[in-house]
Amino acid sequence: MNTVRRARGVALITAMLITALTGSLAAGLAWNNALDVRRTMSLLFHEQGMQVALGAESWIRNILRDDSIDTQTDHLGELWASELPGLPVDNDSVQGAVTGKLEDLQGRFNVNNLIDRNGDIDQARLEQFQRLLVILDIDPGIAGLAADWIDADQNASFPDGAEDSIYTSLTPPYRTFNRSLSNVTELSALAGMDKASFDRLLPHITALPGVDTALNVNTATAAVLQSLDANMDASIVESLISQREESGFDDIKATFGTLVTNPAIVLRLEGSSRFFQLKAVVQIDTVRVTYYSLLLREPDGGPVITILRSLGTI
Ligand SMILES: [Ca+2]
Ligand SMILES: [Ca+2]
Repeated sequence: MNTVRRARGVALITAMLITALTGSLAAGLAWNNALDVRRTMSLLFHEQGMQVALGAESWIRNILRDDSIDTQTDHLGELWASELPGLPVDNDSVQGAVTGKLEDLQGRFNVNNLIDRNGDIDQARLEQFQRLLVILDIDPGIAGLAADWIDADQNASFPDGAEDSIYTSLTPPYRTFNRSLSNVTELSALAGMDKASFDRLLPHITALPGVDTALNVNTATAAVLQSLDANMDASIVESLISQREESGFDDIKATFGTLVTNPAIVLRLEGSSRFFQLKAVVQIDTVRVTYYSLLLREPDGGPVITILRSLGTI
């Protein structure tokens, strides 16, 4: 009798174990399946976001090309300079939105201009960069460090310079780039550059390809305008910004010839631009794509070419 009861007990426990095991296996399979579906959806949404961003870029390139046919100058009152309002992305399978903003990079200080056509440090631009740093409450010694970072040699400038001998002694060690920058964020690696200073500086600087690019005073930031000469102050800049508000400066050489004492700086002030940066943010379901592209516009209705694309950060 006892043997029969024991056998029944074992059978019951075995049945319960099998039920628990089957239940846990089924739950595991369902969980993995849900994760796989979510992962696939995220990849799909990301790819759709990329396609929308590329579409926005293509549209912006057309606007820029049309602008160069219609006008010879570029200023902040033009169509390209207005922020793209949030546009819905809506079809049967995809819901989301896209926003965008185009910035004229020639309204910023091009750090690659610190080095002239001969590969030497351009003194006028170096002093301008020092002034820009002071205006933004950043150590002006960063200008000399930036010039050494970009120039080809290993001779540290005096008094503010640093080459490999400084950077290789840091932990972790690294080396100077010693060539033109393709991405301005590289300057965050300079000795003594902290994040707060770099965040303040970033909206006013760029790293453009080619040598000796001009500054577009119609779109230049207030700090960059003030950096043009030691005698510029905030009230002069305010008056300049109100002068250009409607349609840019009427006569750049006349306006700045009296305000800027260094003729080498005046010579490279212009009212039009070739380099622009698009930032497009696409939200598809729970996936967000932040897309940057550097655009080069050839003059007089020529093509607008994408020369650099990046995701998440410039
Ligand atoms: Ca224009
Ligand atoms: Ca160097």
